[in-house]
Amino acid sequence: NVVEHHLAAVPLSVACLPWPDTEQGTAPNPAPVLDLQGSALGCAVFAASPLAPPGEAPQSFVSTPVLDGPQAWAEIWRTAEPLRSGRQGPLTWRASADVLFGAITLNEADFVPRDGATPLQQAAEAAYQAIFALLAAEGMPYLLRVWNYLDDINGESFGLERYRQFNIGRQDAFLASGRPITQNVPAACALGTIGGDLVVFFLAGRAAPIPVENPRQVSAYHYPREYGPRSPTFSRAAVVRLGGDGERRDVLFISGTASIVGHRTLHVGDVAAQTRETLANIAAVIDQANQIVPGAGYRLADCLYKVYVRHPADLAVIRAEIDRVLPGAPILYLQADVCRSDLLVEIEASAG
Ligand code: 3EB
Repeated sequence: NVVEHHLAAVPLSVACLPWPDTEQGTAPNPAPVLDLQGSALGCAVFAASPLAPPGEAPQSFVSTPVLDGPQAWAEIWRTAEPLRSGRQGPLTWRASADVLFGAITLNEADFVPRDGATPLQQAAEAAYQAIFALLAAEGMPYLLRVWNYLDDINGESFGLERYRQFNIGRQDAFLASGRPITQNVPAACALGTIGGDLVVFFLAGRAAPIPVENPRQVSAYHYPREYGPRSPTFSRAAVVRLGGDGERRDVLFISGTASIVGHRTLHVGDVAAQTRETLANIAAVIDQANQIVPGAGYRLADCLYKVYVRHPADLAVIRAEIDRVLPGAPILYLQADVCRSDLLVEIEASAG
C-alpha cells in the first residue's frame, strides 16, 4: 500500500500524505508529520469532516470523503525557496519569489440574492475578485492552477444549475479585472462536495503559463450555450516554467478531465467506458503538451493523479480501468460530484 505520494520538481513539489485514522474531527495524537512550517507553500485537506493541520501555511478544507485508505489526505505544496506569508480578508497566502499558493473559503449564506445574481454566483465572483486583487498587489499576475469546490454542484436553484451559477461569477470576475477569458486561463477543476463552503485554492506565478488544449475536445471557454449562459474559464492544461536557467523545470498541471469528446458527454451510464475515455483525453493532453514544449517528455506514468468518483460503488470498476493503463501509479480516490450530472468520474494530474 502506497502511503505517501510525491511529485518532485524543483523548485515546486507536492506530496499527498495520509492523515492517520482518528476520532472524527479530532486532531490525531501523536500529530502526524504534516509540516506546514518551513518549506510548505500551502495545503489542502480532503476528508469527510474538518481537520486542520497545525502550521502557518495556508490551508483549505475540502469536504470530499477519501474512498480508499485513510480518513483524510493532505496535499502539501512545497518549495525550497524563501517564503513570505500574508492574509487579505478571507484569503491566506504564502509565496516564494516565483510562485504563490492561496486559499479562500466563502460561505454562501453571507450573500443575498440581488440584481439577478444568486448567492453562489456572488460568492464565486467575490472569491475571484479577492484572488485577482491579491495577485495584483503581490506582483504575481498569472493564475497557473485553480482548484474549485462547491456544495451540491448539480443542484438547481433560482432556475439554474449551481455549477452554471458558479461559472457566471467566475467569468464576471475575470472580465471585471480586465483578464481575457480565452487566453492565459489557468488549468482548473470544479467539483461538488458533500457540504460546506465554497473553497478555492490556487497557484499563481510571476510568468504566464503555457496553456495546453486537447485536440479531442472543444476548449471549455468555447462550449456552446447549452452548457450554461457563461462558459467555464479554464484551459485543459498549463505548463509552468520555474527555476533559473541552471535548474529549470516545466511543471505540467492537467485540469480535471472527463468523458467529453467535442463538447458532448460520451458513454452516459457506462462508468468503465467513461474512465477509458477520460484516460484517452489525458493521454491526448500530454501528447499536446509534449508538442508545445519540445523536450518536456511528459509521460502518463510520471503524473500524480486525483480521481473524483461520483458514486462510491463505482470505485472498483474505475480502479480496474485505471490500473490497466497506469499500474502502480500514485492515485488518490475521492468522492465528489462532477460538474455535469451525466459524468461519473473526473481525473486530474500534475507532473514535474
Ligand atoms: C469539463 O471538461 C469537465 O469549471 O473549472 C473540468 C475542469 C471541468 C475544470 C471548471 C470543469 C472545470 O468540462 C468539467
